[in-house]
Amino acid sequence: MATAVSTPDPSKRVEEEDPSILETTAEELAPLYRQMLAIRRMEEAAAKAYSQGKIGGFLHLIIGQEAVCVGATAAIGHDDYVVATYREHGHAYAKGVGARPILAELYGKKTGVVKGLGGSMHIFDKATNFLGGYGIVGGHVPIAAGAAFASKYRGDGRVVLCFFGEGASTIGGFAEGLALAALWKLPVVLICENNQYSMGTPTYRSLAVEDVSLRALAHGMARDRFDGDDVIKVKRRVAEAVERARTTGEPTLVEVVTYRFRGHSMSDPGLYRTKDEVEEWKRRDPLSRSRERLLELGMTEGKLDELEADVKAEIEDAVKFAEDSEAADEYRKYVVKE
Ligand SMILES: Cc1ncc(C[n+]2csc(CCOP(=O)(O)OP(=O)(O)O)c2C)c(N)n1
Repeated sequence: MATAVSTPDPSKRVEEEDPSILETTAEELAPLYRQMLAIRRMEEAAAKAYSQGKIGGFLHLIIGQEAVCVGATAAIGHDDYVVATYREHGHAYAKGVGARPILAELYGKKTGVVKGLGGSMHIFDKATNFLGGYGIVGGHVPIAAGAAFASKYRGDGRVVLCFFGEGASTIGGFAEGLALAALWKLPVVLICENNQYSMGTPTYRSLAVEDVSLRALAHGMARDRFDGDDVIKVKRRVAEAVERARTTGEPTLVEVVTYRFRGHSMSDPGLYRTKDEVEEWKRRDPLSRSRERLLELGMTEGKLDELEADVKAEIEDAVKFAEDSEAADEYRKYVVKE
């Protein structure tokens, strides 16, 4: 019988927690900060290339939400799987897919992670066990349950992390995925990245009950809900769910409250939010928070500058790689005007 990890008052946005879980060291935090920064710089580079017409199709950026994919993925190993949405460049990077093949994919190049045929929403990489990149909202939740079923069937101890937005929780695939995961006790951690908007619709207009984690109760499934601005917190709390999946084979629904700083996609100017609201969330930027914490933990400004320069070089190299690579034939046929 699954027990709830926590039972927050649904009227409260975020529950209280034991502050000791936030204890960390510079050795643990620095690589996570580096990953978050690389994801942000990669996303910024993608936005720039999109505005220059070098990337076609849709482009959904995760700027502001980096601590969720980085913290959660830090709680699993190489053999474990990740399944994500169309907002998945950061998840792929955190799982080990390089900036070069990710950006080249966005550019529709043959050197892209799926040879330039998938584009931004369809990153997939068998080598790192990154199982996509899905454009159908909520449609990938049963796919994640299927991967977890395979893990259980084979007895290989692998855990699946499945990421989705709160908007996905209103979709049939979400309900089916949860029902199967709970019924068959599948080792999957279902992570709702609640960024508080489904495209331009705020949660209060799309969800009768805004606490998505409560859906777990209908299935006797464990659940958790917390703020996603601290990467160590995300790592620790997802690690609890991963441990449960690994040891008991049971799923958990984890809701992480977060915020995207930009529009839903590149074509969305985000006019449905006030500047003050966005600024308020920017003050809780997970990257600034980690940087400050690293200084408190004794990392020098000089060391941080080195790390940041290293990230800048990595992303500049990846952009050059993407730009210099040959266009995929399909991309050339439909998108590139020659
Ligand atoms: C089944 C389906 N319905 C509608 C869409 C169009 N659509 C794309 S993203 C999106 C919003 C999803 O919001 P959420 O699940 O909260 O994720 P977020 O984009 O905020 O990360 C919608 C409605 C779609 N891709 N698939």
